[in-house]
Amino acid sequence: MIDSIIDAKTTDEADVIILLAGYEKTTSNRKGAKYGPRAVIKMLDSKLELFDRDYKTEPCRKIKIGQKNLGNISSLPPEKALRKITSECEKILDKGKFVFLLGGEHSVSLGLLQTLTKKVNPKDVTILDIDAHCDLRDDNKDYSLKPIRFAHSCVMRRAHELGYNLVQVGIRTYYKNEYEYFSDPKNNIKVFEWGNGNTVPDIDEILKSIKTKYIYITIDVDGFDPSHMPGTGTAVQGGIEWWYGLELIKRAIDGHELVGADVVEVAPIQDSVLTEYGAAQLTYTIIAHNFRDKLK
Ligand SMILES: [Mn+2]
Repeated sequence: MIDSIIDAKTTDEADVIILLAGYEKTTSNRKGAKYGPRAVIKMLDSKLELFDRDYKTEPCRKIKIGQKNLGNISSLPPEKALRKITSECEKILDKGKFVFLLGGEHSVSLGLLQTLTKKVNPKDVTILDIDAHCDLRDDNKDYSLKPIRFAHSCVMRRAHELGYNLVQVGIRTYYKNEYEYFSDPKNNIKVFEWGNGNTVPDIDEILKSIKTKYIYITIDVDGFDPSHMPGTGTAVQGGIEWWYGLELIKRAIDGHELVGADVVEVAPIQDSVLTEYGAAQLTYTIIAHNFRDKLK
């Protein structure tokens, strides 16, 4: 039998369930995010090394990882798709398991974030959001003739309204209303921009801005530089360098309690598996670090 990182057969025997939410309805440039989760799972299943260089062991032998696929939910309106995600997340969380969500467009994160509010007060949680975009629109009326408030460009606004604290990293493009929203001191949002004065923020400075005990990590793969993660719908030049991103993520987990995580907006491209491979590596690294006590 071929070794696989994903080998828990049931939710009961798993420590982590990777939930595949290949939802795509509101993406605004290149399409394909609905194919992301399956492509990432394929990498986890048979392409990624099981061995972790940090822990000098094979984390998947000690951490049981399972998967659950929500299937084709892209025909549903956003509110209905979110309900599908929340109801599945609830079942997994009720069994005391960690949910790792794979998108799909970024709006799927809201499903897990909504569900987590039943387990932990969002005011005690900081979302560490790695993204090129703020996703702080109130709705998408500036680019869509049928405006909705659950588009992928609105997801962090909705999460912030739930009460979560927000630290955004890698930001390099935004709409006027988003700028006004995150600049308003009463909203208490910390934005670390890339390409602003040609310097990259110090990781310590980012970590210092996380004031809560708990964190949630959401990674829109377009937060990374497109040279590392080219297969995504709304790529923007000049993003986060690969090793910088990994160090930030690992140190954030080391210093806080992780309540949930997701990797979204993988839209595979022809003749390159770089994006899904990177997304699989991010997924495995986050899981290993979160369950590091099992690896000693
Ligand atoms: Mn983005």
